[in-house]
Amino acid sequence: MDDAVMPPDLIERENAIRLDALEDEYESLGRALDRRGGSIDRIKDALKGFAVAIPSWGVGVGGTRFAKFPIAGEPTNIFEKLEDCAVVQALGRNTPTVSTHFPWDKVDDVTALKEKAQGLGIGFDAVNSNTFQDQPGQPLSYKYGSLTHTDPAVRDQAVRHNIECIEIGKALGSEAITVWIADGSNFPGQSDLTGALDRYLDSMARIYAALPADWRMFIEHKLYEPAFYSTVVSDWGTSLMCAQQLGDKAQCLVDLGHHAPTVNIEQIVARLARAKKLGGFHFNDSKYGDDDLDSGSINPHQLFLVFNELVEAERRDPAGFRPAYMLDQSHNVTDPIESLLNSAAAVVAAHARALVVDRDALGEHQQANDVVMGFNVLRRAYDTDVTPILAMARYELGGAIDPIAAYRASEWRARKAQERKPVAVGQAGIV
Ligand code: RM4
Ligand code: MN
Ligand code: MN
Repeated sequence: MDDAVMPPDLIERENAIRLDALEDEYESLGRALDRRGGSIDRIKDALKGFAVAIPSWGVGVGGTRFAKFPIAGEPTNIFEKLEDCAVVQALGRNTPTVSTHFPWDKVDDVTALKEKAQGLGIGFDAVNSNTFQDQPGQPLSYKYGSLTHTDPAVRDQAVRHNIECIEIGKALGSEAITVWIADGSNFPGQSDLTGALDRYLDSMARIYAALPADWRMFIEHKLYEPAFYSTVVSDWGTSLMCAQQLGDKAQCLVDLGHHAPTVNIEQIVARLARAKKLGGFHFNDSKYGDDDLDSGSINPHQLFLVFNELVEAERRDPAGFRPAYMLDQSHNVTDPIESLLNSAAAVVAAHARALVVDRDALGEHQQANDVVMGFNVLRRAYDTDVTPILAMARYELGGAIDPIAAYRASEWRARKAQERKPVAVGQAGIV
């Protein structure tokens, strides 16, 4: 990393305190995995190549739909947001890219933004469009929809915005656009359910036509909110149907917080992978109807089962396996940098546990209908404390053995509170 965001030697000093213990724990776990026929170094090497993108909106303090409680030193624009993302990457080493959201991250000088990121040693992941809010000076309102609006002029405006996002993304070096729309209805009778989907597909085909050859378009579904009766792209079935109609570059994005409470998300993942339509993820966790809690904070087992399917899918089709991993969360009561560090670590830990699974044994037990032993293979992997593997991978990549401790020791937020302008109290909204 060129623009050092951490004080010189801080990570080294922090790691020196913890290295002996880490080596001891890593060796012990290595012996345990060895006895099971696994290789800790193989898993560690896989983790070193594993990355999950940070959402630019995730470094701001957002959280609930009802209020925003700013913290001193929080970033106030995309340039400052990139610095906070660079801190997460410096400490955790598994988040080398940022997923931007427009117009929230809009700047006059895109080249300056790209250079800022380059200086910080970070790249850009998928761009996200926003037709779920009206912007100051915007000619037409999205109150009754955007890509699916009954008025073609509103649809044109929303299509144009998505194409502009692609243009910005091209300048930044992104290779995908994620389209999530809030379109839907709040009353039976408000909307023609079939007509709305037809209009969506028509608008999306126009955006699709503007995709560069090597780009992908991620279709993100969400069961409800802000529409509470019907959502146009409500579920993975609709998403898959649309992706199949639109073409090869269109794929489905699974946001973990966007399903009905009891839905079997890991099975959705398996289905989409089989259909070669698994575009990527927005990781977060959810207890009720929310979609902003830190990854793995509520249901780490589900996250593990999702990664279990991902490891299976990659084994089946290594060439076609290319899901984009991104976090999507917003924070109300935590420092976003700490939450993002924890979330990224939870995602990597789920991946590590899935790599611990004895796949040959699992396959044999499934074939023999040995229910308990099949389940126990998964349980044994899930019960493995993989934290020494994550810490060793981070350490070898130059990151912190204990990222949160190093972050606190850096006093980053207190220093930024001196430099950054305060965010106004009472400013509501998701970012
Ligand atoms: C939505 C959805 C989108 C994200 C916005 C902020 O619920 O998850 O991915 O762009 O929130
Ligand atoms: Mn999302
Ligand atoms: Mn969401």
